[in-house]
Amino acid sequence: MEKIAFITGITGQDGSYLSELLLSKQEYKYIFGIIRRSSKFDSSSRIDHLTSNPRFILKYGDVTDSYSIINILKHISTLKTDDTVLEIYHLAAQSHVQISFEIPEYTGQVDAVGTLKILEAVRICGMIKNTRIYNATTSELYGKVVESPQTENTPFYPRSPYGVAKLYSYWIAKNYREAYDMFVCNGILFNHTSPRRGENFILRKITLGISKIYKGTETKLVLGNLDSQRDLGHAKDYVYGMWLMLQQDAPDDFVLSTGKMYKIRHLVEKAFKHINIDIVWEGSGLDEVGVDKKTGRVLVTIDKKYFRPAEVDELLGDCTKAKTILKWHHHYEIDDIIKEMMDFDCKN
Ligand code: NAP
Ligand code: G4F
Repeated sequence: MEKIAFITGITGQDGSYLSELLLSKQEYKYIFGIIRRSSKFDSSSRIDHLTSNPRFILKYGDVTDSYSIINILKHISTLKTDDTVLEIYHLAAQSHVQISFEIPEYTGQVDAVGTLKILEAVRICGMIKNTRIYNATTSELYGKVVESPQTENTPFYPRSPYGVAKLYSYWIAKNYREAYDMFVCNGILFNHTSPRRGENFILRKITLGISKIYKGTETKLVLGNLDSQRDLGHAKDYVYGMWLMLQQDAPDDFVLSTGKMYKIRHLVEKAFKHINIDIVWEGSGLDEVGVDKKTGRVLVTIDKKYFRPAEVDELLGDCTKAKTILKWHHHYEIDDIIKEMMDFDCKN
């Protein structure tokens, strides 16, 4: 069966791994993606190695600009037959939770209304038939969790402008599924990371910071809340789950998670072990420090600027539904992920 894919957020962590996955499958005639204009050319560094492939096509676009989406869909419609399946992976987002408190309106326009624009563009272009849409929602929907672990049936309680915007995105996708019989799946994905993770998300900040301490270019790591807990997987496992959702006979919503959660302080300890440093914690609150057990050198300090106005204390997923229906399971454990990221950051 011939397929065409269209990825929003193609320059991001998940977009890059998903592009590699789809290019490895010959049934995808083309993989389209939108990139945003940037004042520097390096904003596409995660996918630069793919751009020489003639099946990989990038266009300028923005999910806040309906015309750019409609134009791409119109272009795609000229390349497909009635039987070609179009898979849209809607990954574009202002994806940083803390930053969403600083740019709440913009976050709403991209993460909430952006999803509506994708769904409406498909509808008004008359492309509902044979189009399947993956919508990137998040475990941040659970926010101040009302039960643990969280499943597809756990009530939502978002704790940030990002979480609230994704709540709209989740419901508008479900509404279009019910109202217009669209094939739309919400992926409720727990944190996933990799060496391609943005540098201001926690585990990448930790591995990059430690690699700089190792190389002697930085002296310490400055962090926020060490006691929140996250269920962390590898992005490669998670993009495979996105793909599986669109290969089912009927659209549905799925949690993807590892079922294990770790405190941020334990991630710090695990990552430092890769450069043979044992961290011990001294003091409390904003005065807490992480000290090299052997030398007594202070390597981790706390700054209140990294604390959020409202925190999500813990997230732990139960992905039994994805295991049963999609036959999805994660391959990477936390120690594999930290090793890959530490090796990558220490080398580069
Ligand atoms: P990411 O690395 O931050 O990538 C975000 C992508 O969205 C980038 O390609 C970015 O483009 C693009 N983008 C942002 N605003 C846009 C706009 N207005 N128009 C078009 N593109 C725009 O995020 P990720 O980790 O790959 O996550 C992918 C999706 O999954 C996001 O929707 C995120 O919210 C969601 N999610 C992520 C996780 C996770 O742990 N990684 C978990 C649950 C859900 P630029 O490169 O130009 O900035
Ligand atoms: O790495 P984070 O910024 O990720 P967060 O907030 O969990 O969000 C990520 O996962 C979501 C899925 O659950 C995605 F939807 C979302 O797009 C994003 O990918 O922070 C993780 C935890 C937080 O509790 C934060 O308070 O780490 C804590 N933290 C402590 N110090 C820090 C820092 N987070 C960051 N970014 N930087 C710090 O210095």
